[in-house]
Amino acid sequence: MNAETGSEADFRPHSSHWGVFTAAMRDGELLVRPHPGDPDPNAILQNFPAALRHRARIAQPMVRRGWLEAGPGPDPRRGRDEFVPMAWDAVLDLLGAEVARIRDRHGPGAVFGGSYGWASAGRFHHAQSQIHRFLNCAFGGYVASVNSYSSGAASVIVPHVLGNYEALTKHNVTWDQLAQHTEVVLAFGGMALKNAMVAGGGISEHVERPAMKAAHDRGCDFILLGPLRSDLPEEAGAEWIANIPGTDTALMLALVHTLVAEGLQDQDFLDRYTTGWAVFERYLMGREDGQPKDAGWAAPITGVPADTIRALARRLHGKRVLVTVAHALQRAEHGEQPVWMAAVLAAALGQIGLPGGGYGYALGAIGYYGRRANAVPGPTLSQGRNRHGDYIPVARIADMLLNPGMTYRYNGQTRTYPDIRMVYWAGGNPFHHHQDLNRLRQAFARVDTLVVHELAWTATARHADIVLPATMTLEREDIGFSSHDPLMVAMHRITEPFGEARDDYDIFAGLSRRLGVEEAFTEGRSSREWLRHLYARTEQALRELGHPAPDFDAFWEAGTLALPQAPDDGGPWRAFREDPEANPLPTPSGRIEIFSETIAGFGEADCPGHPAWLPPQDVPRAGTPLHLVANQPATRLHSQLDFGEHSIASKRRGREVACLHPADAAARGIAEGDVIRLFNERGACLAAAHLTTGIRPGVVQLATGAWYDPEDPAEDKPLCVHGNPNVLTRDVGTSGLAQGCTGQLTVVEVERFTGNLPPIRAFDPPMTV
Ligand SMILES: Nc1nc2c(c(=O)[nH]1)N[C@H]1C(S)=C(S)[C@@H](COP(=O)(O)OP(=O)(O)OC[C@H]3O[C@@H](n4cnc5c(=O)[nH]c(N)nc54)[C@H](O)[C@@H]3O)O[C@H]1N2
Ligand SMILES: Nc1nc2c(c(=O)[nH]1)N[C@H]1C(S)=C(S)[C@@H](COP(=O)(O)OP(=O)(O)OC[C@H]3O[C@@H](n4cnc5c(=O)[nH]c(N)nc54)[C@H](O)[C@@H]3O)O[C@H]1N2
Ligand SMILES: [Mo]
Repeated sequence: MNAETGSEADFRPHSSHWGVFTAAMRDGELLVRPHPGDPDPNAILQNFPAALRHRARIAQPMVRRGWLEAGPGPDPRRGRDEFVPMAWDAVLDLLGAEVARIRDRHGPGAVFGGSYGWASAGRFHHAQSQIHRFLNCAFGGYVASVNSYSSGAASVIVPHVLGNYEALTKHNVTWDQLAQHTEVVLAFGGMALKNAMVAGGGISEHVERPAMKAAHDRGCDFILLGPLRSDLPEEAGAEWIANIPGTDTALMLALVHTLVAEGLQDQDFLDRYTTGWAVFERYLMGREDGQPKDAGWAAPITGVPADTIRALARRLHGKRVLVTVAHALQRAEHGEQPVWMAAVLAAALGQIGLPGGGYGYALGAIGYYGRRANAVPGPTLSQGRNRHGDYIPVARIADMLLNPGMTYRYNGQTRTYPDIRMVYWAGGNPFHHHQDLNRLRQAFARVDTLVVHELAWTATARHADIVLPATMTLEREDIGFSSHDPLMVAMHRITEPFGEARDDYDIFAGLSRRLGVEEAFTEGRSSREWLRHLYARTEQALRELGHPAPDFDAFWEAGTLALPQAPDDGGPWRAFREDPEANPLPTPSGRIEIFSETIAGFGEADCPGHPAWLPPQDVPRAGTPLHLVANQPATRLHSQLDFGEHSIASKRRGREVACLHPADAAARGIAEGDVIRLFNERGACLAAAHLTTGIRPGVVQLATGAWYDPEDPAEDKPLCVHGNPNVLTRDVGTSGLAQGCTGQLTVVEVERFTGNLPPIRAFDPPMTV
């Protein structure tokens, strides 16, 4: 980070999902410095300088040639067609007319505007808010998406069995409590530092590393359960138990079985705070199926010796134990089960609601968990009202586009997929986030019109019919705010827009004018006036609390504003523990539901009325003998700025790095640094091999986020030459309950790649005419 060369004066504040920073332009070069108060800044910031003016940026509006010539309609050439540059006025006229056609002929039920994605940290130029607001103004609504790729299973099951999802993740055990009180951290899937380095809306203090170090120094034991040793940092000094991926529920069952068999469960806690234990216990002890879920039963399933499981259970008894479960565990087949079963384990240990104890679901997965909440609200752009009301669970996008009229199960309902004509995306990258990309290509080939606002030529932009160049965050003013970081940031503009790029807001304002809804969309405000307007809510809340409340100009001048925070009081869980009658959980029984009448009543075979071990279908077998863990990348946020310096530096021979165990490599003649091919029946990709004993044998790990780069896009299942694991993952829901994303795990075979190495073209702009 060439930070030394700049004088303080012209460094201006800005923020990103991966950290607050200051930046300046010097002789056409971008200089970036992390926020001085950040104890552990995130190196992902280093992706900005090289990315800013990279050839992968989109310089001007583009229309796909086939769409321009043949008009709207299904077209298998999406993703391999040429583009025609167009002036802004012309392209907005064209798009305005197409939006009007869809609206008048098909209505809001034909537009998919879910537009899932992380976009950028500023709260006004937040692409999802902008696009939803626009679609509500222009169509009166659209087909939306619910839940997230992050926590698709957890966010649906938790309200039934544990109550408020936000309370579980964001008003619960904090890093401070962990540093001070916890005696044993049982971390399923770990708490990888790379993950907590990111928080939506920006983050000024990365506190996880120091907190884990303080806990460890005090004598807290960290136990990591999962396939990768790197899922806990060295500072935690963790013991590593490498269970087979996808088997955590069996492991947790066996831990609880051991507690019960040895009379070590906290029966008082179970009686007072939970419901349904008796039903569950019959299953646990095997009173109906004759199979106790004991350590001997779990050993071959989990790959963990029975004695290790029993010894671990005994060690937990009587200690201040915190059970954590990474989001990753529920991003897999039957992902609801480990989320639910971990709550049962924590309840059986009786620690829920105590400082530093209980159940810290997803602690460490993202930077805004395990922190104190701000006492005042931040700026939020109103999205208006969606009068149409139809939605899909977010990860069912390809299913929906391929199967209009088909029914599916979701959260106790039988729902029907709409018939989508137009898909409109801003601020997300489905060719990053979705599974089975060859299936997604077929799905996108089916629609009339695909519109994408992007700052760079992602595979999603390449598949679009109309591509509108969006500014990058550094090229506009905004306000950075996250509900659980104390710093609000006046994000100053650092530099001019790239090429003809425009803010999403200005693009939608221009379209709104053409559709006669400009006043409703803009309310007559410029971007700067919107910032002033949105800031007023925080200013007023500060004043009401009797806290210093600078006006907008003073805030803007100062660059940052420290917000007061809510107390670290254990939130609703502490209150529930102290008095469960006065402070019941918002579940049907008011308690932790170990058996749920509601879920049992839905009658889903793949999500019964209590947590259970449901053997997965997608397991290693002949032809695909290895588990693939497709986890979050350390050197970028998802696919964002994959062409930045820090991300590029982590690649080898231009390709994403896949980790495998030396024994698995030796069996296949693979050496360190070799280019390998990962494949299964859905697709194939290349990656560079890294051999490490820090991974469980039988597991290959390839992070997400390398841009999809098909060698020959005309093929049905082209080889991705760059290393996007989503050509391999399965496009199936977690269960009929939640229909969450299952992209974290699948099975593959791996071989040394011996052909001529194909070039990486992911960052080259497409052909234009
Ligand atoms: N196999 C597998 N797949 C996964 C996961 C996994 O574990 N395994 N994890 C999943 C998870 S948890 C998530 S959250 C998703 C993430 O999936 P996404 O959120 O879709 O991924 P991003 O790469 O963050 O996509 C954001 C896009 O917005 C663009 N962008 C940024 N700022 C702006 C802006 O101001 N305007 C516009 N118009 N565009 C902008 C960026 O260039 C980028 O292309 O991926 C999921 N996919
Ligand atoms: N640097 C960086 N940080 C990020 C993101 C990013 O893209 N980059 N994305 C952010 C987002 S949107 C989200 S939702 C969170 C996601 O948070 P997570 O989903 O928790 O993160 P992952 O890295 O995908 O998975 C964490 C670890 O779980 C382990 N694991 C996988 N399967 C299993 C299993 O079956 N059992 C066990 N015990 N362990 C398993 C893997 O070894 C993996 O490294 O991360 C956030 N943080
Ligand atoms: Mo996520």
